[in-house]
Amino acid sequence: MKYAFPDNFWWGSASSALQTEGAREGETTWDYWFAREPNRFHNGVGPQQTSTFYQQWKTDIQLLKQLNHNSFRTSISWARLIPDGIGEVNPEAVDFYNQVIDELNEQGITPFITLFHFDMPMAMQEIGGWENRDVVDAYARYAQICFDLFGDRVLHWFTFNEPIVPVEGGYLYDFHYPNVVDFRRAATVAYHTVLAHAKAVQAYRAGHYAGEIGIVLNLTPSYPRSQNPADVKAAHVADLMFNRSFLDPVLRGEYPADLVALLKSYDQLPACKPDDGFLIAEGKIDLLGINYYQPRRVKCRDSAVNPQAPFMPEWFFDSYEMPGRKMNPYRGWEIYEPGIYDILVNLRDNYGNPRCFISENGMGVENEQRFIENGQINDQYRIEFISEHLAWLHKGISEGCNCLGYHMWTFIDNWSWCNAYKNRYGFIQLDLKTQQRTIKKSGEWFAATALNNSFDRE
Ligand code: BGP
Repeated sequence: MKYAFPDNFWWGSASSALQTEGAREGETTWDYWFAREPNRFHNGVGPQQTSTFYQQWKTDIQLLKQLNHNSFRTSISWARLIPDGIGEVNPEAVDFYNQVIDELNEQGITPFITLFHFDMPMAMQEIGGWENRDVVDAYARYAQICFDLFGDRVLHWFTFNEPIVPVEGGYLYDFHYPNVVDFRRAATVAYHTVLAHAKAVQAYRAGHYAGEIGIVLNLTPSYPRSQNPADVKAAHVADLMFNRSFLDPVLRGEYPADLVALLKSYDQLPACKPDDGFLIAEGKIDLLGINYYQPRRVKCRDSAVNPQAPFMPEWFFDSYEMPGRKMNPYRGWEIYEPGIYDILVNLRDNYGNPRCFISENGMGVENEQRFIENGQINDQYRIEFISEHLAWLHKGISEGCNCLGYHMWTFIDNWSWCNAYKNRYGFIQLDLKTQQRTIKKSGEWFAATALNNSFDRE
């Protein structure tokens, strides 16, 4: 069967500043944490070891072109642009991002730019990070500076990438700095992130810039083990906490009432100011980026909560290991392709069918060298992964979902938060020592699919 996509469908991939660019003047929480706890990072490889996009951007943009990308998302590094987060703008960073943006446009690749992709300037973390409202203001200033500098040539902006992840990693489950386990602080961080997002949207609207503004959320559809009311309720709470805590404010301009009521009953609500509600209402977006990697399967808890234990989302559900689920064993994530369709249908039916696109989807695999044939990684598994997801995406579009494109994570194998180079995701293989880049089979497959705006499959 032939799967054809709408005209002007966005074909591309995503990356981020910290994961690709290499060293910079302004320190981030990642540099700081790595210097103190290198053991937290796979093989002790830190964020300085990258595919050196800061030097090789021109070559890399040629490669993007070779892969027939018509669009590409990366982020601006707040710490590169404004090393202390709030003070002087670094003119070298301005030159760098100008060159990248101009070259992308010249090559016919539409730049999609994220403002915050997990890379908090250390100077901002030192004053409390997202727990401090001054950091919200510093971020709003940073966003305004970016719009003023680049807004004439960047027409697709994203305030945050996966804002729930720094909440989970930094304040609940200890996989990002500052390694806190405290729900109330996590809720404050999430809340202030939504305020920061809304301030950026407000500034963008006030400046009448030429393009559109959105956010990138990792949506994990929550599936209950069974239709038993207790399982269904468990899935509902997981959905409220991990999806709707950001999805509702950015699409509906307000939080779900039952999420607020739940947190209130456990005294976990962040401190609010009287005008916050108006601000949040102004944070409604033009375009939603959806990162989809895995579903979330849950069941009701079998045991009572220890009332002395720290309050956690898991007070309301347990994760459920569905028998026979298909796994990506390297990352430990379930692969469930229909999830992409379920997300789109939910957006269509419950959120007014917003303009959206798949901003990340991907498969990290360990030791891909074992698949080299004639000098090239033959990653047939990745081609299967993409085509199966695209088939479900296609079904969603044919049923009226407003999905405008598909970006893969990622372009060139890159540094991944704590996993460093353990799992490789790229269309292009990176030799970290020589910096040599070699297109994988999946890169060729994607280039053909993008060129034809379609692919064939049995
Ligand atoms: C997303 C992030 C990316 C990227 C990707 C792969 O959550 O937006 O930055 O890292 O996941 O995940 P990981 O690198 O953790 O394997």
